[in-house]
Amino acid sequence: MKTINLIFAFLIFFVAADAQTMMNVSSRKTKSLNGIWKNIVDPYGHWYHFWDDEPFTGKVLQDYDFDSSDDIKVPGDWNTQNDKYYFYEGSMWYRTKFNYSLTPGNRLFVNFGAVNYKCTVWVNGKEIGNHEGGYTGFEFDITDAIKSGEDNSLVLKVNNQRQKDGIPSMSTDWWNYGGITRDVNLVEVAPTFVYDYSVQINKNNFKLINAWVQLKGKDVANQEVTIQIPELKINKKAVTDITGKAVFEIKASPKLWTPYEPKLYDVTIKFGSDILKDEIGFRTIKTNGSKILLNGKEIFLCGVNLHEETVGDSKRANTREQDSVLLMMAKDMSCNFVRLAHYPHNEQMTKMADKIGLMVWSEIPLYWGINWNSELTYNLANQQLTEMITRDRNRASIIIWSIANETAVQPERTQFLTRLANDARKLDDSRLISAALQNVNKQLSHNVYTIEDPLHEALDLFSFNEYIGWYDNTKYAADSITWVLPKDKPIVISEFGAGGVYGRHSGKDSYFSEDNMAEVYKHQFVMLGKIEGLSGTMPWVLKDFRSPLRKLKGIQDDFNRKGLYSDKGQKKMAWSVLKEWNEKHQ
Ligand code: GCB
Repeated sequence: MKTINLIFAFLIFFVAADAQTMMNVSSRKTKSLNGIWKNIVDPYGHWYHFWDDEPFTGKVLQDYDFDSSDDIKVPGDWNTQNDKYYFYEGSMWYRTKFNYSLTPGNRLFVNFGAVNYKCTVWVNGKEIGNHEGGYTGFEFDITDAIKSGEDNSLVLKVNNQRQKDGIPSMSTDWWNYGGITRDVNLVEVAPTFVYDYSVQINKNNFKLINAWVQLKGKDVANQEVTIQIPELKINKKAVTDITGKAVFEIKASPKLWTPYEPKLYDVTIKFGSDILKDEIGFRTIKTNGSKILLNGKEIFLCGVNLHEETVGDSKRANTREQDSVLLMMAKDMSCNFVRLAHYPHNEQMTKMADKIGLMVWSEIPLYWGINWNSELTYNLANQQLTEMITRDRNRASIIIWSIANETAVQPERTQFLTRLANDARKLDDSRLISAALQNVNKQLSHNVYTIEDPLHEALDLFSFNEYIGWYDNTKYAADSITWVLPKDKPIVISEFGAGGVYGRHSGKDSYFSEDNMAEVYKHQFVMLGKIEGLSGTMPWVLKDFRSPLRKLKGIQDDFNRKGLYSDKGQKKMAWSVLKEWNEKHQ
């Protein structure tokens, strides 16, 4: 079985996108392909000609009269654009046309912020590659496939069917929004260009900035690259080595970033005609025993979980405005931290968190029911981890990379995730590595709980989900429950909560009432307040969100109702209970 997987992994290697895209696309020379595209639904996913067995591919589709087909908005999920596609899981063909005059010698890429879940891409009938994973970006070099200055066709076949060996796998408690869900851009670069960079404070020395710039292209060695941070009077040059990397050590004393004073500096990276602009904050994050230290000082994570879903019409969020509404709702509850559940959110979200001052937990969707025995699945996990970390390594707000949520304890899973935690550390040793462990309701004696999970040895935090007063035990029991937990790591409660329908006031012992939900929070806080080494809490969840698992009519109606806000953004009673707890803890 393993050998077959390896062969597949090898084959995929040749056609799949790189597990990384160029840094900071929005600061480059781009042409947006967002807008109205043509689309055709294809439930069987292989749209055969009726006269032979040839699959109807993108090659044929360039000539097909798409113009008479339906319209679809890009970016956007298909489920909320047309009632017909509300539950649709399958294939959809997309086509747009573009005209682009490329400067001779330059290269042109097509960059996708995210497409859920699998896709294949054709330009002018030529297959240029494919990608798997619905929440991270990818790009292809299309220089040789386009006709400069003429009409070009860009066709995608997108498929959002859940996959047994996929990430996520067959079951998720959130909507499987299909389609091209984030921005699409053409990006023009010089034959040699700035591909990637990192600018960060040294984790042991607040007076030193470490940076590097990576060039890509024809002529990367021995080139001069400049980093400027005008406010710190920094204008520093370095020369690239044979691999195209220039390394910088810069003496400076920047004001450090905190969620309360989210200081960002304008940073410019220059190489030839490339001038990339970023806004970067400087901070360190570490642990010491049971404490989390931000810039060397103890900090308590007053957090909340959130899905990337809009307020009001509940669709996949993907604009600055939509992201800022969500993050401001967290801020209004006096949060200093958000867990971006359960997948990497779009790039604007973490940039916004940098700006408005919220620390971030960013996660890949290793969630319920993963096939731990598949090497293919491992490679996919590693790819998604790489895509998440490389896109956001310059974001001060991100302090935690999370490799999984609620995975049942078993040897294959612990091996898989330990290996992945080590890979994450190799990619970035400046942040904390975590996972939300599952509470298996293990009681040592009456009302004395513990979590037995060997995975915690590979992680920097001991963080776990628990639903006492909702799925487990009663809210009243919470008052007398105690936890036996490790003392050498910060304890973080990555989820707790209860369902409540906005406006339903049927009493504090009535299921799904706002009153009951608020009471669950109150009793939770009695219990959590007694946990030694508690360093953070993040209730589930910011707002009610769509989930196909939530079928109770008149109560859930396809929504998980554990939001502190309703799907329309109204505050539930538990809102003030959480705010009070947050205010006490910072
Ligand atoms: C969990 C999951 C989260 C669910 C939540 C719930 O433990 O991590 O994705 O939505 O419980 O509401 O049951």
